[in-house]
Amino acid sequence: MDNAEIADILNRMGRLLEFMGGDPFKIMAYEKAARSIKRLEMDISSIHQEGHLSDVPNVGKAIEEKIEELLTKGTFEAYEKTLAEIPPGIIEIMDISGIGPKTAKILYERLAIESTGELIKAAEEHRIRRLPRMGPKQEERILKAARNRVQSSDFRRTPLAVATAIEQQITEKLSVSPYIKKVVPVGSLRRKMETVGNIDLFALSDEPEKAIDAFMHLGKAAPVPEIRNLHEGSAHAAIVHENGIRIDLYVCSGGCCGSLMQYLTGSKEHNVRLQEVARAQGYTVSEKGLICKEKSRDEEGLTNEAGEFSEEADIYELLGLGYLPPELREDRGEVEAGLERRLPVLIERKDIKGDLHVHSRWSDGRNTIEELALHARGLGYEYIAITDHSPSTGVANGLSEQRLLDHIREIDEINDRIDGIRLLSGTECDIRSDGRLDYSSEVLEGLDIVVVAVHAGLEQDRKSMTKRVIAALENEHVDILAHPTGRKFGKRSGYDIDMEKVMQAAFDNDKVLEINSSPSRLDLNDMHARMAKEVGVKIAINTDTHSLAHFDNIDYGIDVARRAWLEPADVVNTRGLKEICSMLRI
Ligand code: DGT
Repeated sequence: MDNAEIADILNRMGRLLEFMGGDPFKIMAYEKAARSIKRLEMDISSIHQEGHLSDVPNVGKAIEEKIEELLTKGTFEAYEKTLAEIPPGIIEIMDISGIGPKTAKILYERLAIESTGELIKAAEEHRIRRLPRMGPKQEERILKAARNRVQSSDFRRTPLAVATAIEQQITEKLSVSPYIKKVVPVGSLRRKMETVGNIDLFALSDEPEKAIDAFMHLGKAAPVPEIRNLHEGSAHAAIVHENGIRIDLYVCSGGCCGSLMQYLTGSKEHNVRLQEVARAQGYTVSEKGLICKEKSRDEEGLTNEAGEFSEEADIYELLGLGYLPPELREDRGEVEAGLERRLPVLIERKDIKGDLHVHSRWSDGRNTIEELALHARGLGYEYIAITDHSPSTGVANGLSEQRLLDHIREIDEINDRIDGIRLLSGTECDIRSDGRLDYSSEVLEGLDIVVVAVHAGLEQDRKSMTKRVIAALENEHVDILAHPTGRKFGKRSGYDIDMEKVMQAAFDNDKVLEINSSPSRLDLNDMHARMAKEVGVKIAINTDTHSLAHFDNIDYGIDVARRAWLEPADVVNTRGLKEICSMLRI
């Protein structure tokens, strides 16, 4: 477990206790410990190994024991006990934006609300507004947030970053088994969907049953549906991981590995389309996916006796598609593009030359500007933009105009002192409710780059929000619109905004839209980023870094970009320093 996960569980414990009317000092102790752990530079498990847990601020003896339990077991007894006492629906309600433990408690005690569905019903029937400290406005806000939560199709799916961490943990454990030669993700995880329903893994083994035995020790056994028609010599089993996600392992031993891997990577829609193309070319397709039964059609000898492929890439080659990267396999035109040999050459991490959205300690980041610069230089970047918050985001220690001027001076001074990386002086400037920006034109003019974003007033209606964002895009000083829809996984599905109009305004005003790589945002998403490409709007893949480790989140942004068919030329931060400066007219 990493620092964020530990902090999250301690925080949750505090919230559960608060819901149960627990001791306020205990509640505060959990909250304070969570905050301290979140801020730590060092990995908490290393601190634990070195025996220094008690040196972490706000970690007393009792919490130290809980952290030890968390690090060894992934949970702690008191947490599990408390969880068991609260109906699961209430925990869900406490996670809805704007509803904390106190409100959840009132809703439960006064109206017996135990699920999001019941919450929506009570709000629709205007029963919530009659509660203490509530009124029509609060009720409307709760209703909107609860509906958002349910409507979000990703409600019960697992975000890619969480699934990836679990997959790596499981893969590491499986890799030490003498019965497993290789294990790789398939399914939606391999296609890098932003959320996954389950984790699908694919392993090579000479002894599939023994490989499955090794796997079954890693979680509780889960039922395996009959629908999987496995190839001969293959095996399948499933477990439920401790965080609740299902993990399926498919083990292959024979010459069918390419066929099986292609089928399991999916998507289902892509597989169906591929099978249509195969049939049209005279191949026989089985329910196990694409199998070339008519051997005469396989003149190049790419399949075995049963017509099965050992290499996945051979399937695509044989059908005349070229290699289709997994991120494209969604039946969104990739098969046709392959047949016509017009597949995009997708962007890769090595193409990224800098990051245009980074926070320092001046606002709510954890590092000094110098630390950020040295780290980014170590990553091989040519530039980064230091874009601390503007005054409206007071909670994030937004910079007053005076502090912004001092900030620029520090950036200039570091640029003079450090070689090999250029710092761009910037801001992540709030777009106020009326579309005006948080800084005057004179101040914005003195910056190298202006990133703008909506952080407050998220409840505006579609028309007002669209007008507000377009007004910012029409401002001559603005360069990039950050996290354009404002969605956050598990919290909110984004504000109501007409993205088509926003894209058109971005195009008309020559502005860049961001793919925010933060795992909880991934905003723009793949569909919107593809729409941007079609409209002709350029993209910046930024990390919104608040601590050094966040720079690596760029991989998640690149996943989104690849799923959006983006090539290096579609993304502005693939440009070198000189080109970026000329784009920014500096
Ligand atoms: P998920 O788990 O909802 O995030 O999405 P996937 O794509 O991982 O779907 P999953 O886990 O149900 O199945 C893994 C792959 O197996 C899927 O991507 C394609 C293949 N597959 C599953 N069911 C069918 C099917 O009915 N027809 C075909 N052609 N392929 C299927």
